[in-house]
Amino acid sequence: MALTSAQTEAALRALDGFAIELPSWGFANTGTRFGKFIQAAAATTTEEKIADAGQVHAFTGCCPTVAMHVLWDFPEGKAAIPSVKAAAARHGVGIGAINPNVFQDQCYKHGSLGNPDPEVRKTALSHILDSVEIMNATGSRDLTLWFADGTSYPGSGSVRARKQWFTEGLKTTHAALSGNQRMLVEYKPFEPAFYATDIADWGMSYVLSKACGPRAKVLVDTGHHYQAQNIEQIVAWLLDEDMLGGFHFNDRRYADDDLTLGSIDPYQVFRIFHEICYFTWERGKAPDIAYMVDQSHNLKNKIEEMIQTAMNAQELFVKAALVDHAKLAAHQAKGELVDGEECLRAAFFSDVRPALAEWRKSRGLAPDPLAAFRESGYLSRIEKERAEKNRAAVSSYA
Ligand code: PSV
Ligand code: MN
Repeated sequence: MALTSAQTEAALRALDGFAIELPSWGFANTGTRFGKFIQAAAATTTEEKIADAGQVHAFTGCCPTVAMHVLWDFPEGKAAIPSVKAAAARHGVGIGAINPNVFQDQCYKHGSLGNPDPEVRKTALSHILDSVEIMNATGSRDLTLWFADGTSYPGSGSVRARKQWFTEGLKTTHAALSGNQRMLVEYKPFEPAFYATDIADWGMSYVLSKACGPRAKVLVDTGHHYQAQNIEQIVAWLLDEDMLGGFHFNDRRYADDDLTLGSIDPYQVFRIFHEICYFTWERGKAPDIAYMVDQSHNLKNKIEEMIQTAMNAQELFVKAALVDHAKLAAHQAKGELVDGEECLRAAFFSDVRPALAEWRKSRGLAPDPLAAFRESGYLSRIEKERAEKNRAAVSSYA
């Protein structure tokens, strides 16, 4: 059914307040643990990743910032700050969240902040504190912390000692933050650890964040849950506790699959956004949440896929904003189950695409960002420019 003019107005307002951050690592060649399929157009440098992210923002108008992974994007460490900042300015995006990387170096075989060796814990902490210095220079607000730490066999480590080491390291990190900076603590049930991941679920992330102080919040990566887990309920609880800091969005069918947001279960994404919009309606103010994408594509073209993701996110957010909250609250109070559910379904099945096209038009954007990007010729240009470097990556990989 077509939207009423009041609904279209509400949709346009919702879109004005919605932005989603892109991950730099989503534009480079990545793979599965079995291998990599190299794309000729994939970004081969930090500048190229930022340039590609700039394209996504230029065509969608809703991805103004790029999250950076320190080891991958600042290979020379802090010395790279000026060139990264200049690249962002050149390509019309801002530097977003900073992700320290304490999972790749050889010393982290048995963990980082949870490593039994105090020297390794020190090395990890020092990289995290360097990342805070990068944030100071880039003006980034969020430090996004994910740890691969954990054990893969019973008896491999002391669960409690590791928890205490994490508390210690994260408290020191918290003390280094200033101004409006925050640290977002991400959780993941398994992979790469297969027995006891140190920060395995939202409860653990919550406990650690609480121990650190007010700048620490929980980061919900939608791919980091067990099958059938009710993510929107976690979101509602965190909102109510003022502990939801942000999202890493992706979709999944089995585990941490990194699929396009909303490609498998768009109703789940809608239900997550619904909890946020319902909370906003009740409180009269939107919570301060960082919406970020965390996807890395091997099969789809990376830029096209990010455009598709941004469009899906906008569409599902707008649908959630269109739920008639007053009506829903009244049905809930009276125990009118069918009517309550129908409030959600009516919004979910409404066609918001004309409102999206209108919003884009008002911003000078093409109504169909994907088609406009395809017509721009950017992809064929970068394919030519980068093919050689990417071919070299194939042979060095083999
Ligand atoms: C780990 O699976 C994760 O979700 C973390 O956010 C990492 O920073 C990101 O993916 C890239 O490896
Ligand atoms: Mn993530």
